[in-house]
Amino acid sequence: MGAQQVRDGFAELYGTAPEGVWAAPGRVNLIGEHTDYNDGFVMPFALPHVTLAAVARRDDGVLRLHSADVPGGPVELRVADLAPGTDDGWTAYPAGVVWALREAGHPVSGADVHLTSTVPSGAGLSSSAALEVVVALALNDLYALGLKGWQLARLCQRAENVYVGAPTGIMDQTASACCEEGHALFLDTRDLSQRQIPFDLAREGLRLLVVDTRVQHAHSDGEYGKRRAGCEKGAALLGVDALRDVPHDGLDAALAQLGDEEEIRRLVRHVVTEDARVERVISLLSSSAGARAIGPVLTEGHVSLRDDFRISCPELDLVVDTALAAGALGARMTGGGFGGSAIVLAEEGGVAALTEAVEAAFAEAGFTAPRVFEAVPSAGARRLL
Ligand code: GAF
Repeated sequence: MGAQQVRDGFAELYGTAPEGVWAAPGRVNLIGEHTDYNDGFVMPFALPHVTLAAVARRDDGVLRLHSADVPGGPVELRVADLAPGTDDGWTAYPAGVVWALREAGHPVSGADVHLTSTVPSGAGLSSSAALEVVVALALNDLYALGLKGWQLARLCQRAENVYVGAPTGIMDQTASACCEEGHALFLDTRDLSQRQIPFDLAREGLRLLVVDTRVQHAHSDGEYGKRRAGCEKGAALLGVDALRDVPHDGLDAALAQLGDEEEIRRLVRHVVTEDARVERVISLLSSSAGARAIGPVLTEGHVSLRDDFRISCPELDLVVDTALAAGALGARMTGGGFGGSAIVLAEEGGVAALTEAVEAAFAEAGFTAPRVFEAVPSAGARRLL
């Protein structure tokens, strides 16, 4: 659905034109997984898949939320009654953003919102962040709040952590708010400093495929939170603010210090080596080696997530193993894990054979057919109309 259709859908639904239409994308993360709540490094880029929102202000304290993708009419809420933990449906994400804005002192007095999305949900591609960021950006513009992308990302993260109750980091919201076309975003999650890294695979004859395993995942269930708590325990045992503060060349000493805390040792090893992998990818991309050389680093990241962080699943492992056997340069799961999507770096000429190999392997294993598409680094959140 395009911007004009969302605008028309709003008019039909609410009987008046919206004040504008905004878009916010989903993302894939190239490298830097489960590092964001450890103050570490991440490197996502935006997908062409977006959530669109047509929005108009209201001054009567009413918030009406509607999605063209969900059956039923608009959900009507009172902004003064918004409170964490009161909603466990999709509306918690946009309502949480309004709550977070108001809690931060921004005078949002109500809105009519009509949404639709092409970001696959539950696929590890940040459909929740796209939903939060598109609403935050629309309200930022309409209420002239003057907030920058990283500030909107922080508020959206607060909505997700406190209002929705999912203990996620800051990567997804920042990616959706701040990514730029043709670039990956190198983000230091400690201070939110950012660098746009040119990432034009087509110029090098390469492609990056996303393979959505169709295994649905959620961050509000326990496993994500357990990993996060384990990392925080590791930092406490090591006497550092966050695992980011354990240098790569101090990893052996840190692991020795953790003694027989085997589970914590594995989490720490993943996070410290993953931060180093982000730095390696950055330096390879800016060297003459180019993007072809990052393949093995991506695969190493997958092995670490599978064996140390333990958040892969048979479907994700099958994508990675099959793609590598069929000639991929590198492959790894992307996002929170326990399902969702994998990414595969491939030579342009190898894409068809790789796709067939993965599809055949899924069929043979009796898994649901995966959805495979090419990921092109696209624009971050923006106003369309
Ligand atoms: C999910 C979370 F939302 C992110 O904050 C991040 O932790 C990611 O999992 C893992 O890197 O997408």
